[in-house]
Amino acid sequence: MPVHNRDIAQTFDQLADLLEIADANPFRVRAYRNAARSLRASGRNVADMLAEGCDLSELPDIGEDLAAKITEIVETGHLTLLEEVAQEVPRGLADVVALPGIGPKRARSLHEALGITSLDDLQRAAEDGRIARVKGFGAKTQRRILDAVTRGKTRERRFRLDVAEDYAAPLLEYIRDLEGVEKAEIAGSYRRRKDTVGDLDIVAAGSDGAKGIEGFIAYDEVARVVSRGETRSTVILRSGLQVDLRIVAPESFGAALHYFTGSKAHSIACRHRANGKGLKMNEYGLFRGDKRQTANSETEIYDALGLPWIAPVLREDRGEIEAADAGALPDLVRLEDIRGDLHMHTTASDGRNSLREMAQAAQERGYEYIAITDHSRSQTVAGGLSVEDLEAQLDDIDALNNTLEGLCVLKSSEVDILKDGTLDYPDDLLAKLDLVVASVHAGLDLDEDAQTERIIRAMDNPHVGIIGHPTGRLINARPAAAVDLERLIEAALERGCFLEVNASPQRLDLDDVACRLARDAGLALSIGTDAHAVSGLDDMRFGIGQAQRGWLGPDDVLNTRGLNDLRDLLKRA
Ligand code: DGT
Ligand code: CA
Ligand code: CA
Ligand code: ZN
Repeated sequence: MPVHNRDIAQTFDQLADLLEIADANPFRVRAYRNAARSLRASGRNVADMLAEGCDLSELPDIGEDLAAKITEIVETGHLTLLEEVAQEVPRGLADVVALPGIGPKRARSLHEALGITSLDDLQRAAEDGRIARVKGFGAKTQRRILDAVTRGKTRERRFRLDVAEDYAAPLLEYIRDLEGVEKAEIAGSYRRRKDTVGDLDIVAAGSDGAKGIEGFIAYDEVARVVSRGETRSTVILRSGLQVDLRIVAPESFGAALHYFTGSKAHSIACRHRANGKGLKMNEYGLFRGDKRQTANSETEIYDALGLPWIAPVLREDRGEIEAADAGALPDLVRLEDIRGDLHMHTTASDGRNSLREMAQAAQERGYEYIAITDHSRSQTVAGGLSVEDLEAQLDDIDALNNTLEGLCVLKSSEVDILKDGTLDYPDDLLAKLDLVVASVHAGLDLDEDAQTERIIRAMDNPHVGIIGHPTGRLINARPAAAVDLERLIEAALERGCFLEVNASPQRLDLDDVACRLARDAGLALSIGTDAHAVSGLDDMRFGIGQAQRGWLGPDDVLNTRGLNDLRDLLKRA
């Protein structure tokens, strides 16, 4: 069985979780998390590297010890240390940790205070009101926990978009090469660039469906064939990801692609519109009576509906059909419109590439500017910079800018918003920066009023330009903090500052719905990758996906501006 970087990364993350519950040294925990991130970001498959006899410790964040552990996982399929640590930590506690809103620290407190070792224990304790009495918890948290347990028990597993991409891209190539298949596209929520996908829906066109299906189920990564027909099949990959494949005749491809791209709500609205024009529409095509209209492509489908082609990212029945009808579809922001990236880390804090390497990578991507936003001093575990460290970095940036052609490195920092809404550095230091990105990293469990006011208080500081990852959510791991986004948007507009669309596929924060709120209110957003390595700069596309889903055009995005316009916009009265 081939071992993916992702699988190894997941093992390290599990280990880090367990070590954290066991109250291990935070730097040790961090080492495994960094290794996991490094593996996910690496363009090279470590199993292949090992097979070629490469030295893994040359990879960022992988020392000899970690290299040995990776080798063990690749060779044996498991990690002894994980099994040992798992012995010491009650098994069910890992499920508790995985619950959104809990995490290792809280799981440990609950274990110590109430002897909780499983989700069932947790649920009972919440129902009996015992959690509210544990120090640091309270009634509101207890309610949230109960909610998460009950939801967690019923919720189906969704895959983050970037995780799905890792499995989808090679599979699509494989399908396109199959005998009996002429072309294939991934449809469904994946094509609509949703932040997570329930399953993959692949639509293929070909003359011999049965042959195509036969090839499909023979794919190396298929763990289980759920169903298999002449023209369609559902399988589960080893990763647990479900894939539906349909193979249609080439003349039905447009109709099938449209149908399976969805969303269901958009499709239904389209069908209504078709009916109004005396047409019938299904996954095989468009029909007037029994006569099929051509539907090789989606354009022909929309044409028959009297509409321009609607981009998949908009197909949620959130007004796109009405807009298309009125000739008022938004002109969506594209990756090519982006002229710089205003959120990234370097080796000075918890990044894996140096200032210079990040700058070079930005030049390679054709950017005009980047902002270096390492962590501020209270983020000790993430290598937050002391006042002196940051001042030294500012000098480094001056020196670097003198040597760079066509790229301006902006002096910046991702400054922690402290509990009371003040910032983690003194004002005279903030005044030396070109941009302050202010973010909440701790105290995400405040109630909505307190959290909202805390962030607005941070915006009151005239040095603040952008609020980073405004809700703090981590997809599939931590829910959004309670914040009143409408108030934040209004406060940002009043003060002349901005909110971020954090493009990291683990965050996507603001999300599509919030993007739409900001757009409707007239607030521009910054799409920033929060890159912790050169490769993270490519996450920009995920942020663009959310922005497009939120109807953002180039003018609705701060970092489509040229440097001078950007500087003007960041200046606050
Ligand atoms: P997911 O997989 O939960 O992330 O979301 P989708 O949108 O990929 O949904 P999925 O996989 O259940 O179905 C794929 C597409 O197939 C969906 O977007 C629209 C289409 N579809 C599925 N079921 C129906 C249905 O009952 N009626 C209509 N009109 N379309 C459907
Ligand atoms: Ca799907
Ligand atoms: Ca599906
Ligand atoms: Zn952050």
